Amino acid sequence: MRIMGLWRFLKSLILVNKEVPQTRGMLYPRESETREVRSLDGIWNFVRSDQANPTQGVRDEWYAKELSKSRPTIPMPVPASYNDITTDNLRDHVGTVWYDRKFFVPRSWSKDQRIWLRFGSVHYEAYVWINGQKVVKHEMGHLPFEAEVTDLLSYGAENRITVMCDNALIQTTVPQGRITEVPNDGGMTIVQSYTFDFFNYAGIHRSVHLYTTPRTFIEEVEVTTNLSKDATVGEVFYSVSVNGSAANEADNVLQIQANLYDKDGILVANATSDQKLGGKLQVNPVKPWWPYLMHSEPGYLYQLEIKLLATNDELLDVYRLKVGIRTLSWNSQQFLINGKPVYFRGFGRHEDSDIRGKGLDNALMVRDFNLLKWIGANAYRTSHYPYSEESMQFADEHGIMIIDECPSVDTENFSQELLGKHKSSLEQLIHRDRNHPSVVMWSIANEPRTGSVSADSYFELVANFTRSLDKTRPITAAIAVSNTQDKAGRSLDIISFNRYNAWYSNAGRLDMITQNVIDEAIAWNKRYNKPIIMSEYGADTLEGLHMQPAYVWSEEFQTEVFSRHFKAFDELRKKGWFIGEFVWNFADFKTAQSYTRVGGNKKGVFTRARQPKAAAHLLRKRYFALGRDLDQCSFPEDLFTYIADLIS
Ligand code: GCB
Repeated sequence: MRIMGLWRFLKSLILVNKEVPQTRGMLYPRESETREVRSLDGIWNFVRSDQANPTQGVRDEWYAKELSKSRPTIPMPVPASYNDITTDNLRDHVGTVWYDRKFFVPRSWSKDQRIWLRFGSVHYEAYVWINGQKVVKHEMGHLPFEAEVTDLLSYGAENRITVMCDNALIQTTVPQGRITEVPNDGGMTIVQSYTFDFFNYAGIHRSVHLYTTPRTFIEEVEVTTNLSKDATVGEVFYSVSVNGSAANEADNVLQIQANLYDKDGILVANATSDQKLGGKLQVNPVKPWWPYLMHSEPGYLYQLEIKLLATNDELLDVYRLKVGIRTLSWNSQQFLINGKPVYFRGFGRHEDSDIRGKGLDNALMVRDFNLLKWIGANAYRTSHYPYSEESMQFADEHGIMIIDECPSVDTENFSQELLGKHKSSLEQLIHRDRNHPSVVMWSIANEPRTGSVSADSYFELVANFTRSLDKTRPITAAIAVSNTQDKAGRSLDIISFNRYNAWYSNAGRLDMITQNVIDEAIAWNKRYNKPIIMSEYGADTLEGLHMQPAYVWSEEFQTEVFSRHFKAFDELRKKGWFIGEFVWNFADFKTAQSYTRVGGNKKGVFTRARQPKAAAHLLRKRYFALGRDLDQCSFPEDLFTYIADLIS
């Protein structure tokens, strides 16, 4: 028995590095003279399956006809989480739900082009049919997927799209969860549980598009950039993949014409390349991409126009994307952008709001960026999953640096199957986000149980895999185990740690924050000799609750907790290797029900309705003070409220 046990234990440590399928295509859908884009967003029809019979719809082929012919449907907005839309308990549904809608495809689309169906994201697993024919299956929330549907559509006619979405999280999904059957008052019921601290919202979370491409088209564009030492000359390296029959004809030498335009639409560089379908553009003088408050013109973007030409110069396809020219570098002490050391001042966040849950909402996104800029933040981490493509574009435009996190949160039980999915989530994420100048770091996990022996090789494999896909950005993970137990840090470039002094440990003890934070950061640095970030700290705070002296949950307490951390951060900044502070959280957000959560997690600096708590005003003063001290930014006029004329 003991030998069997040991064998099983050792087997769990031997993780094999298996190939992960490579994502293809998936350029963000954009119109051009060769492409059209149509949105399928709107009100869809919706059915929830019987929890005890989640595969019934597949067996009974609900996709073969309109959903309403199989079950009564209700209206459901897309994009949105479905959980908070109805007045019954759809919120806690576990398992599959179904969506369908009809849409028209114009006759003109039948001519010599290809049609693609693209989902910005569906959480967690999606199965898609067009006119009853299976099109695509995709596993993993928060990431896009697409499929060609050219031969499945009826042109000049009505079509039907059906989607089955499964929100079940188990030990081999990313993130992990558990499904159990437990007794209730009426018999047995299925319960989804998970240890991560945000609500498992589900549904068609981001936009659904149909778009056209020519028969032979630009399938991929990959861009990297460089700057001369004195930052006066910029280089843009581009590489293009082409898909389509013309690409395979031996006598057809395709060419890429690349044109780079500045913000005013003036052509600043161009090049034509053949065979390799890639090349280099030089910009002199260049305007580098800088983070917000690090430069008077942050987030400077050029437009890269990629034209695919046939031998006879015939224009086959055009795709345009925004490009920011910048360099990143790091060592054991610092993280630098364009050669200048960065001090991150930002947030952990969530895609979360009232009613729409995790559904894409442009009004919310713009409000959030306005608040980020108002408060003087220069960065956030996409805790704990990839955020919308639209928000990544917005971050590029506004100079907000992103630590881009994959959906691995609270990972435990490190199995071979999980490793494959975890790597796949990073592969899909990097494929999607590699061209964004705002993305400055990859986070390969949040609070994994890195104290366990198997975490060691697991995270080495995940980190090396991430590096093999992108060498231009450093890798981090937000770690919560103690520095003495951790086994993942050696595989990272930058160490991020989450800690809740005076909250989860020594609750209420404001006098036990500053020294603990200093000591812990020093210990992490000593252990790994790498730059250190405090990636989470904070305290739940009920808006409007005031108590003097400060008491847990009050606005005074959150303000004091922040202030005690600021003191520690300033001590640590003097050491040279402490490179950032991230408050948990930007805004209040919904969680699973628990007696520690009053309507959700209330550690937001802003309420869920995006209004500031008292601590937001303090944080704003700190972030701008850091901006002025480190990056010579100016103060907004309303930063300090007039109190008295102290000179006279
Ligand atoms: C953490 C987690 C985050 C939680 C937070 C909290 O360490 O990373 O997801 O929401 O603590 O407030 O408990």
